[in-house]
Amino acid sequence: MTASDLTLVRGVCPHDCPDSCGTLTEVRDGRAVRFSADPEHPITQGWLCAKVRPYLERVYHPDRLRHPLRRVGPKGAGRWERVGWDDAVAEIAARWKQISAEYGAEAILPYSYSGTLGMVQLAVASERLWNRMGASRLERSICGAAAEHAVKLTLGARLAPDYRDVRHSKLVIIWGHNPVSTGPHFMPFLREAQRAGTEVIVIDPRRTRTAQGADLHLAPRPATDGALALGLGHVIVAEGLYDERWLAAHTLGWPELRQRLEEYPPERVAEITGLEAETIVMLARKYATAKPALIKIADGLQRHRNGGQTVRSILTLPALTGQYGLRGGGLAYSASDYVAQALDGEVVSRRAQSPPPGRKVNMNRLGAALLGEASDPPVKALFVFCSNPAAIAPNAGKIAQGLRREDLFTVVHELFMTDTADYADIVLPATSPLEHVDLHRAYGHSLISYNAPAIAPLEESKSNWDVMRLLAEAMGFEEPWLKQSADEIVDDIVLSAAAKSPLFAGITPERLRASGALPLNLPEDFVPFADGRFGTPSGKVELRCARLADEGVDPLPGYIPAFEEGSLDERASDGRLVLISGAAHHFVTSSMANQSSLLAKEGSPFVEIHPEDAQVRGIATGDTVRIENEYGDCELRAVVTDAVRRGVLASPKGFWARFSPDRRNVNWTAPDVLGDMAGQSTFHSNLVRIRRV
Ligand SMILES: Nc1nc2c(c(=O)[nH]1)N[C@H]1C(S)=C(S)[C@@H](COP(=O)(O)OP(=O)(O)OC[C@H]3O[C@@H](n4cnc5c(=O)[nH]c(N)nc54)[C@H](O)[C@@H]3O)O[C@H]1N2
Ligand SMILES: Nc1nc2c(c(=O)[nH]1)N[C@H]1C(S)=C(S)[C@@H](COP(=O)(O)OP(=O)(O)OC[C@H]3O[C@@H](n4cnc5c(=O)[nH]c(N)nc54)[C@H](O)[C@@H]3O)O[C@H]1N2
Ligand code: SF4
Ligand SMILES: [Mo]
Repeated sequence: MTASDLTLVRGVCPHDCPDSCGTLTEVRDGRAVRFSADPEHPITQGWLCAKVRPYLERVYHPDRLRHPLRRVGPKGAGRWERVGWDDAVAEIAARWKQISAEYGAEAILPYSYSGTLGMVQLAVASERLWNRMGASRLERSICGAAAEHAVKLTLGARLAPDYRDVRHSKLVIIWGHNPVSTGPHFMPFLREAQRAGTEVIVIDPRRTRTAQGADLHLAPRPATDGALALGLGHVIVAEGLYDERWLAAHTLGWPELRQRLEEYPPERVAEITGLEAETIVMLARKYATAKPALIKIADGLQRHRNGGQTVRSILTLPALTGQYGLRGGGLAYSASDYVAQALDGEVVSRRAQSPPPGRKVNMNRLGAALLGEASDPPVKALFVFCSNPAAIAPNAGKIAQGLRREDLFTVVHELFMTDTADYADIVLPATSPLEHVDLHRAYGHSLISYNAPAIAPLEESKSNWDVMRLLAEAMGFEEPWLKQSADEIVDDIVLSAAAKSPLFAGITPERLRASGALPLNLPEDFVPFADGRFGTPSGKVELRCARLADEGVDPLPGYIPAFEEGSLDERASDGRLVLISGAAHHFVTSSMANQSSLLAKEGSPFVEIHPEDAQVRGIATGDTVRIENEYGDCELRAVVTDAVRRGVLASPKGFWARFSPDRRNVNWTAPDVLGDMAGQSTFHSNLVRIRRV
């Protein structure tokens, strides 16, 4: 084989992960033969995570959907006939027109989330066609809505420091976040800092892979972190370790916060969190004196009923100690707003050129919405792409019930026959990222990247945007922005951002196509908020936030218990425990959870339980156990381990229900109650009973 037989194509890992890695695909005779990391990408640094390394197994998986299918048996029975694209598209358009005429376009609900993070194949595909139709809009609050809301309202924008700046931190608190699994390209930079003396503290009720590599691991009770943060603030103020000048110059509401902090002395916080009072005092002293200290959070922490306020409380700590804007200090949450601030949203959505926006349906309430909560009009058609709600959304049993409705017309565009696709009337085959064009921003860094297709679409599969274009045409829509190619959209997004924002100066579509990833034009020594300006109405850190008061939320950071008093009873053999269902190491939510090599590494669906909780219930490792609550139940394999604290169960998200004997997964027990801000999901505020079967 000579080098000329091979082409090398630059791409981007599209999965829901802050790293947005640069990838290289080697193609020979139209077939991808090798998939690896881009050695030139400054964050990827030449390696991919365990789940994406065997990516060609996914691309050429024997179960890939290869042509459109129409249901022939009852819903969910798995009986299909092959149909052509023309027939499938014509049938969908005809049903949509009929439903629109009878009930209005809001009876049609698109449901998409994070199968890809691409700006064309997800962002544009989730907006343009649906806006043009006036369909229902999806409230996209399954992941980090409360934290996003809290950060935007408090600081004005989500601007994370560069991963590489962690070398300047003396202390890093990784709080309810598990980057070894969920954002692994931060780790080499952290390890390098650790070797040079940076102390790393992990706060997590579970001893995660990240906690295993920390200098100190603290395991509070779930959903008590808000009280912990306020307790740290209390000690910082009581011991005079706060920065009065910074607070006076850069914050709003410091006197009120100071009063609030008085309510959280270490003894009270110890009661709430289950940590020792001395530990709380020790942590406060460390944090306030080891300057610069970085607090790193992600979204798992806030998937609780009080998640928004938890984040608000944590955000007070860098303000109390004057650390926003300090290199190596402050907050590392999300970098999403670098690109978001530069984007012209109208280019993505074409909302201004569309009919009035449809009503919003909260994606966490899908089951309820299908069963009548959305009543005016009822949801009569569902179009799912880039998501697998039957496996990943809360109260999955209710979703399955809703999806079985005979009068619901469901289309699922997918790479695989997922738990959701199982219930479709029509299934359409989707391309993998190796087969379509896209443009990517990242939520962990500030590079923008172009994904070039490496191979032709597998058999009859089509990209999201190509499907939208066909559907738009069949619906009779004539707008040129529903006919553009993906590359034309990439050009429009990049050129409009360059016209709007100096961050895009010098970034052209041509340069992106030639180089894969380009950094935004941030100054060499840029540190977020170093200029002391915050994008809030006051220009300051809003410790007291008037807008929250308008929303009926406490305008000051506070702590409200996530569980009713007495609802937790770990000692009773039938007492309820808190079930946390965070990220699996080898899947991205349910993506990749159908690859046998990765399933073998993750093991069969399991739940971790503390030895004392297991003993009172007579549970041993390997037992089949049932977890259950008012939402539903599911069977899992017990793993008895002190990696979880007493009173806490942990079971990873993402296993497919259809692969389990009871055809259920952990999401059958996940509450569809909404959190304290922005319609947030509350997966981890989940009380279950567990017993041996
Ligand atoms: N391997 C892998 N990577 C992923 C994903 C995946 O599924 N697998 N998912 C991606 C997605 S969609 C997202 S949003 C991100 C999420 O990234 P992370 O937020 O890092 O991941 P999670 O596992 O959801 O949650 C992190 C930790 O929060 C802890 N936790 C839960 N409740 C509490 C609490 O009350 N207090 C504290 N202190 N800790 C708590 C859990 O034990 C868990 O270890 O990861 C992304 N990356
Ligand atoms: N129990 C529990 N459940 C959770 C969470 C939790 O913490 N606990 N976390 C929640 C969070 S944070 C998130 S973000 C959600 C994520 O949930 P989802 O957004 O549903 O993500 P995935 O499970 O990865 O499913 C994405 C689907 O899109 C498909 N796909 C990939 N690329 C494409 C494409 O280009 N086109 C089309 N049409 N399809 C494509 C994939 O094959 C996959 O089936 O899960 C939530 N679910
Ligand atoms: S999942 Fe994350 S770490 Fe893994 S290859 Fe994709 S972007 Fe990189
Ligand atoms: Mo997420």
